[in-house]
Amino acid sequence: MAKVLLIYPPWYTLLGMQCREVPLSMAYLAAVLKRAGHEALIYNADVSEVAQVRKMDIKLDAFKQYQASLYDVGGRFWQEVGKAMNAHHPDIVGIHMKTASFQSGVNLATLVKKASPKVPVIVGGPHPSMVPEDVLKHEVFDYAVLHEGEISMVNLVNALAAGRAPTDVKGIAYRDGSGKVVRSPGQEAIKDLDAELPFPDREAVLDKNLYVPESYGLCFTSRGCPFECIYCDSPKFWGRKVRYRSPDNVIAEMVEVHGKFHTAYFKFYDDTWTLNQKRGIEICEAMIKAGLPAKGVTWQCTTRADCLGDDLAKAMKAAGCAMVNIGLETASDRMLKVIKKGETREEIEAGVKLLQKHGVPVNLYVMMGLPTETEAEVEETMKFARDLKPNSLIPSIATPYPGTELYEVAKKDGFIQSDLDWAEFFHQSPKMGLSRAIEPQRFMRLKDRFLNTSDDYNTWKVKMGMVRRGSVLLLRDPRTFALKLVRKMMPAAGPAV
Ligand code: B12
Ligand code: SF4
Repeated sequence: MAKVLLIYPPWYTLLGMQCREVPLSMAYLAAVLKRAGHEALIYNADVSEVAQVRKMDIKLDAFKQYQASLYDVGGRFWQEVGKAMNAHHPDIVGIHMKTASFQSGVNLATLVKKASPKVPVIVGGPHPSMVPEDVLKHEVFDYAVLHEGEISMVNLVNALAAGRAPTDVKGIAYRDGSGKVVRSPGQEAIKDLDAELPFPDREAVLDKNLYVPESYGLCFTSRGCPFECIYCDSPKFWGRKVRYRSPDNVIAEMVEVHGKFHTAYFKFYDDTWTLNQKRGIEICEAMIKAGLPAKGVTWQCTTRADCLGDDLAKAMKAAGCAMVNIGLETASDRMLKVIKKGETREEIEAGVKLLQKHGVPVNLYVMMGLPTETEAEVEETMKFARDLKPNSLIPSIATPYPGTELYEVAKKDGFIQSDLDWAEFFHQSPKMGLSRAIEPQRFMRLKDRFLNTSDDYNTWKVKMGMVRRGSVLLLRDPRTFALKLVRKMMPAAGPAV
């Protein structure tokens, strides 16, 4: 038996933000480790009392502050992590890592090794899965688990706990005796998600006082995406063959989470929740049958506009769907082809309007800085996105994550240099953007305008919505109005991006 401390690295906190969500990666790993007889605790270093600001401030000053906090290893964020290590004395540490949190992961592993040099440090998640050789150059990491982590992590921890060299464990990478990074044979994907996976162990999180009921509402009901958008690493990570959980299994998890944590808002983080529309309708019907909407449970999901139909949108509304996140990315049909989105702007417009017709609110993802994109195309995206009247805009600057086709484009383009800093790789970073058709200084100004336009639009939408709903409620029911106002002033669980 081993005591495993799973650490979700700080990232939003370094930007001065809060993300009060229980990460599914850690909760799934905790569940399978416990099932295998180990002890598992989740230390979420990205939920903190220190950070208070909710809006993502991407101005240059905030970026400099982020870098300063990241590299100030004696600073307050890192001291907190050091304290957690000393408090729990784990036998094994597991660290989650996205590209943006690479440096954060290195800092954490360094602290772990400083506190307990013999404790093996295992890293997993999107970044090490794509570039394990690069990650394992850092000797503070002992093993990388590649792609889907549950089976490999349990096998690796079993081996380490038994004092065995994990040479027979599939789906991992490590340094051999000569220091060379080797990959073991790939681990087969879990075939039957219902039968082989327990529900995520959300109770394994430490510092429960930092969470609110909706922090526990993240849910993943399918793995994989059949599309091939060039900026996205999901199909490379999970594969293009989609594996689904059954509607009954999904509802059982929702009922359990609602019962245990009083969670009344769920976020389905599947890549394309409505890929199989028949299944989408079945889940909605099962939610109604289980009485979830009647108990005030609402939810959001992410999908593509071309994976929606009238019956499905109607069912979603009836089942309490409160938001659908849709990727428009760009309003230019030429750019939609460049990014291999596999959709036209008309199709996206139709999907958004269909949801709006059924009264389902829509968040729209928009992107700029794509290869060959012109200023006129960026302007077109801003205008078209606003004209679609979504409930909010979620802007991104094109970022070439390793493993994506965009990364290969960026390599050819000279954007990826040997001195690159992975901490700069995120969607609001002033360092991102791959359009060479726009002169650099102009590009910086356009980028600011793109981000500000979305911010202004969102602020305006929120104010308008509050005024509209507030005046109706105030007239009808002043007491509920006052209660809602107080609740609104309390911080929400997580950011959009
Ligand atoms: C939900 C989500 C979010 C939520 C996270 C909420 C939360 N607290 O968990 C929000 C919206 C806040 C978010 C933010 C960001 N996200 Co995000 N997000 C996702 C999404 C849609 C699902 C993640 C998820 O929960 N999956 C389900 C779990 C079970 O899978 P998993 O996390 O991958 O974990 C499995 C394996 O990776 C592995 N594993 C993971 N960690 C570890 C650790 C160890 C030790 C081991 C052994 C194994 C292991 O085992 C797990 C079980 O199989 C993915 C896309 C996707 N389909 O996965 C993008 C994704 C992970 N996000 C991405 C990005 C870029 C970001 C941002 C940087 C965006 C930005 N602002 O620029 C930020 C970074 C935030 C941060 N703190 O680092 C990219 C990452 C690409 C990359 N190379 O880094 C992805 C892949 C999207 C994409 N398609 O490109 N995100
Ligand atoms: S952006 Fe969405 S649809 Fe495109 S490949 Fe990624 S997950 Fe699939």
